[in-house]
Amino acid sequence: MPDGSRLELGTATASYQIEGGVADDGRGVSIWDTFAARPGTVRDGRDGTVACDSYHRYAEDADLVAGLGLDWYRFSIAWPRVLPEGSGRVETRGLDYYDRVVDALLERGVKPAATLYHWDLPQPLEDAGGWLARETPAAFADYAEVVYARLGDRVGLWATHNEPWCAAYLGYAAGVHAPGRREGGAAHRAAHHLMLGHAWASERLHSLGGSAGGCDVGIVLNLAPIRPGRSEAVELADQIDAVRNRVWLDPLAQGAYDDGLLRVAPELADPGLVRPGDLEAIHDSADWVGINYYTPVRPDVVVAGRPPHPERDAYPGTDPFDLVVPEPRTAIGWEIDATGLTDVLRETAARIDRPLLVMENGAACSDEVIAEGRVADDDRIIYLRDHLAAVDVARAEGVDVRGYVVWTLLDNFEWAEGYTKTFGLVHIDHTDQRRTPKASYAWLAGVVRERSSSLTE
Ligand code: PNW
Repeated sequence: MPDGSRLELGTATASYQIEGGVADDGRGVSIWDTFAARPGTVRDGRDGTVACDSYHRYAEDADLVAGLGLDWYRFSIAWPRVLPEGSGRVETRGLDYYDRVVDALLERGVKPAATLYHWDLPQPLEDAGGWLARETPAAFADYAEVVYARLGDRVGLWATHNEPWCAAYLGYAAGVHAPGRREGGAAHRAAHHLMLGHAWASERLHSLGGSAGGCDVGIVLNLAPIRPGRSEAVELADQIDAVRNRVWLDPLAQGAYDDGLLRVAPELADPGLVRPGDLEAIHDSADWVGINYYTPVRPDVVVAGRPPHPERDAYPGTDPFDLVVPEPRTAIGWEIDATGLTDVLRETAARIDRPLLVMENGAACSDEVIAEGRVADDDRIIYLRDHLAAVDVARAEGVDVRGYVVWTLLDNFEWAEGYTKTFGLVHIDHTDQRRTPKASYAWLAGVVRERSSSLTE
């Protein structure tokens, strides 16, 4: 883990978004293969079959990371590459790939940070109940052990889950992510099992490596500041805060789900779901907390005539509300507000006493003009500059934030948006997979140089 003496910098990707090679070397099917194949789920009807072809071009990608001079590269491991059926038989060729990725990074002086679950659940586990089944967190801990046994000698920073809110609430309540179900109560159940999987995997990794062995295990959450537009929406904001933030942080920090959350999510009081020992296992199971921040959440009381926002479904148990999205916005329609990043860091530090790492922050931009191999993305530069400054503000206030990771290295498969929204520092021509660093890439490399030279002066 970064020691906090300076802010360490990195960039991130996720397996299904960049790898392609979905049929290579015995990889099993994931829920995103299945979901994306269903008509109407992905905006442009495309999927991750080829993506950025990083399964074959990882060395070139490692060169690009090294060219930025960054401390860290955060990548994720595809569970179905390692265990094609989700449990049982190990596919060593899948592990070999991540072995090559890790070595490519280390050879170039970049520290690898691995995420075990960035949403590609093996389909056979989904068929057996997915995150609604208690067998899934148990299988997750076994999978974590297999990966750690292979990479643990070289990877010191481990994230169990990426954004379990998306996996649970976009996957099971809003139905806009895999597995595409629309049952609010199921989302709360999935949330508990995701946390249990985190806890059991964390326990397993610690027992194998221990922090003495340089094994730091955390979880990456897309926490958000909740900003009610009017005083009538304050109570509503508290309900939303429960589903978005407290459902993850409270069991980690206190080993309990609070009363306000239980009113919104009565499922979490079901003794058949939350069994003796579960909350104790989750309590204190993260060495650090990762925060992915893009935009604040602005709920307002429903105003007659305003169309409901689809993301509303992702907050089951709350009163009906509208999500207001003021200008300015990025190309994906998310409000730009860098002060929200300082706020969420400050608020999270008040809720949990752990080092914080910003594990994703970035912007989808539409102004990417390509001329003579140049991609101008000035809006992205401004976005990143302002958010990096917002992290510096939090650090100056004494918040223990140790890292800042840009989402993302490459233009990639942006989930339900397909390839229509691009967050990359590097442009990809999806006809020939040519990689072209954008203006933001050169800008970030400059920031890294400046920050390290100001330390040696
Ligand atoms: C996160 N939403 O996804 C993920 O961790 C990344 O894989 C992704 O590319 C990035 O943010 C940008 O979207 C999200 O609809 C996807 O609220 C959708 C939502 C939130 C996060």
